[in-house]
Amino acid sequence: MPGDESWHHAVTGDAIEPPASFAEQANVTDPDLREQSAREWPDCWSRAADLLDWSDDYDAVLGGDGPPFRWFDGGELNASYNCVDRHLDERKNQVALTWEGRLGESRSYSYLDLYREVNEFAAALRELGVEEEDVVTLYMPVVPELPIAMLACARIGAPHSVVFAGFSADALAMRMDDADSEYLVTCDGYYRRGAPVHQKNKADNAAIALDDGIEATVVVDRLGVRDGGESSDAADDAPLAADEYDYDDLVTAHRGETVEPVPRDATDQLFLIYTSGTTGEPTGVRHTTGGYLAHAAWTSRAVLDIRPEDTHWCSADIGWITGHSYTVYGPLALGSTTMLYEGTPDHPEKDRVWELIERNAVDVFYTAPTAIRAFMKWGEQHPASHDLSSLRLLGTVGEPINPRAWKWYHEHIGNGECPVVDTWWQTETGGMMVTTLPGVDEMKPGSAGLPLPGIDAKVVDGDGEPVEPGETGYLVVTSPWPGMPLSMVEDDGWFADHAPVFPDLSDYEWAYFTEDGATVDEDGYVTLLGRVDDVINVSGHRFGTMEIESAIADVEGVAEAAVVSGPHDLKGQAVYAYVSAAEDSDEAALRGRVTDAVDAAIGPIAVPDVVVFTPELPKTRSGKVMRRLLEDIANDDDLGDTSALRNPEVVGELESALGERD
Ligand code: 6R9
Repeated sequence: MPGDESWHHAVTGDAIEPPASFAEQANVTDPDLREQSAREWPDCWSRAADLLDWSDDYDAVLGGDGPPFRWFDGGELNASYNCVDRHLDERKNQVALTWEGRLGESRSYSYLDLYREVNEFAAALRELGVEEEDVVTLYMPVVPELPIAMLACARIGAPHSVVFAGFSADALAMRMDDADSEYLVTCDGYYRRGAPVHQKNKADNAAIALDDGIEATVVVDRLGVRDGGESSDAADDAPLAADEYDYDDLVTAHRGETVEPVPRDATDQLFLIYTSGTTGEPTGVRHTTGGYLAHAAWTSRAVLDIRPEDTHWCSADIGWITGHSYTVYGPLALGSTTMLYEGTPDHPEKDRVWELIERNAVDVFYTAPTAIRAFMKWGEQHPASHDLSSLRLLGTVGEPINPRAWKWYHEHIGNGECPVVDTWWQTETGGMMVTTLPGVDEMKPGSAGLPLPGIDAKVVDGDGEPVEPGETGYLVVTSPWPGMPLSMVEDDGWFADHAPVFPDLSDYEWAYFTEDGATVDEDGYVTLLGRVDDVINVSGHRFGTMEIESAIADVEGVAEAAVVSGPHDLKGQAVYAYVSAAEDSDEAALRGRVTDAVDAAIGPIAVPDVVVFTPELPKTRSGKVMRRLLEDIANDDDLGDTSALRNPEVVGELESALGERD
């Protein structure tokens, strides 16, 4: 049972005060905001709605007694208007999007440029027959046409469904079928480490597999062939079929046209997105226009501390929820400059990220712990060779960050002067939920922090009772929040059907179980322990895989680690640790240090029975370690479909490493 003392909590570092120089200028400085918000809930959320322009004012912050939960009930707005048009008066010539391409190209769009592009493409979509509520699938790498298409869809009230460019044809077809989407915007191809990826071929294969046909496909010319570019083989680009359109031709045909933004109800759907495939079948999560946008905008302002004059870089691919909320919607709603990067962090050199931050004078950098651990592995000489003094705030998202990586990020990237926000949230929550307010709250390396003002999140035991400090349990959200998805708004039973509900939440009027295990300290700081389906039961004692991983990842010489359960004759389950070592590490010595570190942090019972060294951990294309696969390898189970992996080649290496052990 979670809540009993056999669940050990992750070790977090000492609390660090927000730097005075930052706190003085922060967007949010009120230390009482949480208490005040709790007293004034749900009306406290009007501060988020106030960041937006409404074509019709809402009647109530939270309509009805719910469910359904109608955030900003009666209000009407358009997301494209909020992210583009309304900024023209004050900053039409300010850069809205700055794009750094994979081949070293860069392109910038002022708010006026963005306005024109979005209008022209919206006019083109209309001409192709796209109507309000038609789902348009967008299947492209991080090129400017992607956010432009998202905003064009939003302008005409057509929900977009962005499918990560690296997904396969089958994955695209499954998503288009599921969403009943008959419109596709894709590209001819794109470059990955210098070689072209034939995106259009994948789209063609998906089209063949679809239950219903495609009405129209728009093709962005990324490889430069149709324009007579010489960078790739002209044969790569087959002529377009009758229902296929060249993106540039379409916008040229609609040059100078404008399209009135369609007023949308606050609870109308803005987009849908499929959750990462680390567990089970991907499922579409539908987000609202008013609640989602308000949540994304407010958290961008309060947590990322973004202001209009800032250049903000969220390194997540736009194909994931993080890119939707914190590359596109949040920063553009606030009128700032958002940076898009198409490439990889180590190409052409391992200092690429720092070079980009220096050249673009990035103010706020938001990335994932997995990236930070790679930066650590590559060495501090790379950031040290660049001027990173433009940075004011650093953020992380996606998985727990071990204290050693947190401190490295804080020191080597933030020069000890930038607050680091460790933001916990999910595709389902739309925006950030648990994290520190950077100008107000102390930071505790390794702990995400407190529920944001107006967010009712708690760690509960199996009976739904809040746990005592130091105990572990389940992270639940016990009141609605603006960024909640439509299935929860409508309370259509989807979440109850899809979540294996462990804690008994029947005493709450309404509650959402996040499927994350967590612990809470005496200050209320929440430390995430990983998905509860990633819990290992050794001799009847439970351990969060994340907490063991954190201990291992903190070892000098370890780049990254993943822990899963494997078979054990006596204990039932054994702890299997897969470790990728930093360059130049002595494996034998490292093995000892790994064992010692787990012993010291948690106890002998959690010490891995098997430590496998691997050059890389198997990862999904979104960068999440694929634990299920590691578990299958440990259990010698059928590995099933490994096509979602970014680096499938490591699977064979791991299997043979474990084979040798036997
Ligand atoms: C935004 C995003 C959600 C899952 C979530 C949790 C993990 C995200 C985290 C974190 C610890 C953080 N997660 N942020 N764990 N600390 N700061 O990543 O959405 O792809 O849906 O993943 O990611 O396990 O449940 P999504």
